[in-house]
This record gives sequence, structure tokens and C-alpha cells, in this order.
Amino acid sequence: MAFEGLSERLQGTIQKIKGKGKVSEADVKEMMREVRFALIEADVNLKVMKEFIKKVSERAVGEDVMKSLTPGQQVVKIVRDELTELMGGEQSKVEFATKQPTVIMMVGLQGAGKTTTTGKLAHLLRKKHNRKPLLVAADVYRPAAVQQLETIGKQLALPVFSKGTDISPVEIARQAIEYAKAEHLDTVLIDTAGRLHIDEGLMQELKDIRGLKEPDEVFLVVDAMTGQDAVNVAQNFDEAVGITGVVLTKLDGDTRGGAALSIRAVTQKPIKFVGMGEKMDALEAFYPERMASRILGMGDMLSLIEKAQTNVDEERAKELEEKFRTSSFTFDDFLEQMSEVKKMGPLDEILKMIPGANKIKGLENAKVDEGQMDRVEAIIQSMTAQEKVTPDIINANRKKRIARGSGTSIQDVNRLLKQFDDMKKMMKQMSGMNQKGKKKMGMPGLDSLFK
Ligand SMILES: Nc1nc2c(ncn2[C@@H]2O[C@H](COP(=O)(O)OP(=O)(O)O)[C@@H](O)[C@H]2O)c(=O)[nH]1
Ligand SMILES: [Mg+2]
Repeated sequence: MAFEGLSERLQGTIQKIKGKGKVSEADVKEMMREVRFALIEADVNLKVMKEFIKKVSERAVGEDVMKSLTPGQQVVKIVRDELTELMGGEQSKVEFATKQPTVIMMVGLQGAGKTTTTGKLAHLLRKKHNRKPLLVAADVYRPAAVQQLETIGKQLALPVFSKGTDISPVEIARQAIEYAKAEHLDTVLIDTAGRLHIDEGLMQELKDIRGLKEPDEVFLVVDAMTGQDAVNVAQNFDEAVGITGVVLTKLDGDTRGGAALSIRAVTQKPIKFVGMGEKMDALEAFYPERMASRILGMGDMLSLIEKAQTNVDEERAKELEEKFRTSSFTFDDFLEQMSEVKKMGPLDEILKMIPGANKIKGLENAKVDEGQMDRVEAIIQSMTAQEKVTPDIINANRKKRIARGSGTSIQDVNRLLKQFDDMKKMMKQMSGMNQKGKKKMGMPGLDSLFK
């Protein structure tokens, strides 16, 4: 998993300072030394690293931090904020043209993942933005490349514009844009040729395609595993062709994370998407803040609740913890938790923020079915107050009534009851474990819930 090394190191470092009631300049210095090592090891660009350390240090020894009641936590927050800033601050969206079609060019070196990402992106834009994409095979140097895109198109049931390999990429792109207009396809994704290295001829070709109709986006696809090389490639492409954003691929692999942390700072171009696997749905929008939190392991259950209710109700959080422990957790609590979690965004994103969740067997590539969540909600809402507190009384007749009331089936009701029961058992076990000082895990029972 990407960032693992960096994540572990940084978490170790912040753990030390987090609980401190007093933070001295020496503490900050010591911490920064460790952060520096962590960043170097993650292959972060040297200049970027220095700049980052400087910013964090300056803010961390500031008066308001030192004087605050929780200086340790303040410092950790500064690290997270600066990490977020480093990766671009706000999430950056795809620019769609006001005049159809939107043209998106995919550029990059050979093997970076352009063709695959072209398909993934089209799939995502159709699903999340209701776009009607056209895939364009403009890599004419390898017949296999055209075929590869055609296969992807077939797999996704998306139209592919290809003209073989005998005409120029510029001409293909020109015809494709005309075709899209005629067919009312609103998003043209052009898969271009890569080379092993940056070369003049290729850059000229890309510039020519660019010249046809100013593309709304030129996405550079880079392999995150290449680390600092990715940063160089990005700089070169930006100078030669001009890029509007970056897609970092293979972040699911064993990358150290340096590229993700440096590319924005060096090129000033935002990371827009990240590739998390070979499958067509393995492309995600890039959220700097979520990534920073994930790297710092700030995703435990309580901080998730915190995030949902900006004014943390500590009493309530404690109460819930107590309920976990004594197994007096009811369906009402369950519903409350679920709606808190739902407020925070797409569930599969959240799931990934929970440390340990990716280590639970079967959850590595978990996809959360939001429809399933709605069904669960409906079922609970169809229970009586008594049933929510003591689900044991739910007999066959009651199940029938609940299923009818929630528009689900008796099997659905049974499944939820069983999951709830399993979850309670697991919570009890785990709170026992935590008390004995064993390794802390993610949110209990998640795996059974979301499957
Ligand atoms: N694990 C992983 N593999 C990827 C990802 N993106 C692309 N690949 C793989 O990288 C290889 C090269 O991809 P391709 O799209 O053909 O690269 P292109 O030469 O730039 O068009 C293929 O085997 C892809 O399946 C990713 O996000 N994760
Ligand atoms: Mg290709």
C-alpha cells in the first residue's frame, strides 16, 4: 500500500508530541528532524521537503501554539494542514467546456497508464458526472495500443473512435471531435502515444493535437512508483506541451509517496485523480485533505465522529464508547452513527481513512454499496422502539412486518439482525482487547456491515 513507510514514520513521530502539555522549541526541532527523515525516505523532492519543514517549524513555534492548552495536538494539526497544502489544498475538479464537446488529452510516457486511465476516466465521468464520453485512439505507433483501447471501450460499452494506424494522430483527433459533435457525445478523451523518454517529435505531435481545438484539460499520466522521476517528467511535459493536471497511477502499488507529495509543489499543477489498481473502476478523485489525514493516520473512529460534528460532543463520544464496551449499543445508536458517517462523504472514501480497515480481510478493496446503506436505514426505521433496544424479541411475525414496512425482504432483515449481533460481539471482544493494551484496530464490525 502506498505511503505505508511514510505513514508509519510520521505517525510514530506525531504520537510522541501529540499528548504533550507543553511543547518547547527543542521538541519541535526534534520532531522536524524525524519528519525530515521520513520525507527523504519517501523520496520527496529536496527543495519541497525543506520548504515544508520551514513552514511547519515557523508555525509550530508560534506563540498561539505554545500558549494553547493542547500544543501537541496543535502541532499535529499544523503538520496535517501543511501536508494538505502541499498536495494542493482544495480538491480540483475537471473543467468542462461550456461549448460541447469538452476535450481531454491524455499525455505521458509509455507504460505510465494512459490508455487504461483514458478508459477509467471515461467510466468515472459517465458515472459521476453523467457525461457521454468518446474514447479516441490516437496512439498510432503501436497497433496493439489501438486494440487495447477498443477492448476497453467494449468492456465499458463506450464508443471508441479509431482509424487504424495509417493516418496521423492529429487528423484522427480532428475527425474525432467532429464525430463527437455529430453524435452528441459531450466529452472527448484522446489517448495519445507515449515514448520511453521525452523526445522532440512526440512533443511536437502533442502540440499539434493541442492546436486543433484548445483542449479543456491536458492530463499528464504519471506512474507514482517512479518517484522523483515523475516530478521531472511532469516538469518537462508542462514546459513542452502545457498540462492542466496530473493523474498519478499505480498508487495501489508499493510507492513511497514522494511523487504525490512533490508534484504539485514543483509544477504548480494539481493532482486531479489517482489510479488505485488495474480495474476500470480503480480511479479516484484526489482529495489533498483526506490524503493528508490518511498519511497521518488521523482516521480513528472518534476523529471521524469529530469531523461530522465540528463541535465535538465529548460526552456523547464517551457514552458510545461505554456502550460498545457494555454491549448496550442499540439500533438507535447504530442509526445515529450511520447518519454521522454518511454526512462526511462517499463511504468508500471514508472507509479508506480508517486505519486498519484496509488490513481487515476482504476489505482491502471494499466498495461500499450506498443502496445497501439506505436499505439498512429503512429496516431500522421500521422497527418499534422496543425492537431497536432488544432485537431479540424480533420473531417471524415482526420480521415480516419490518420487511413490509421497509420495502425489503425477510432475508434482508435477517441479514441485518445477524450483522448487528456479530458486530456487538466483536465490539465486546475488541474493547476487551484494547484494555489489555493489544493493538488497536479500526471500526469494529465494518467488514460484516458493508459486504
Ligand atoms: N496496479 C496498477 N496498474 C496500473 C494502473 N494504471 C495502469 N496500470 C497498468 O500499467 C500498465 C500500462 O498501462 P497502459 O494504460 O497500457 O499505459 P500507457 O502505455 O501509458 O498507455 C498496464 O498493465 C495497466 O494495467 C494503476 O493505477 N494501478
Ligand atoms: Mg497506451
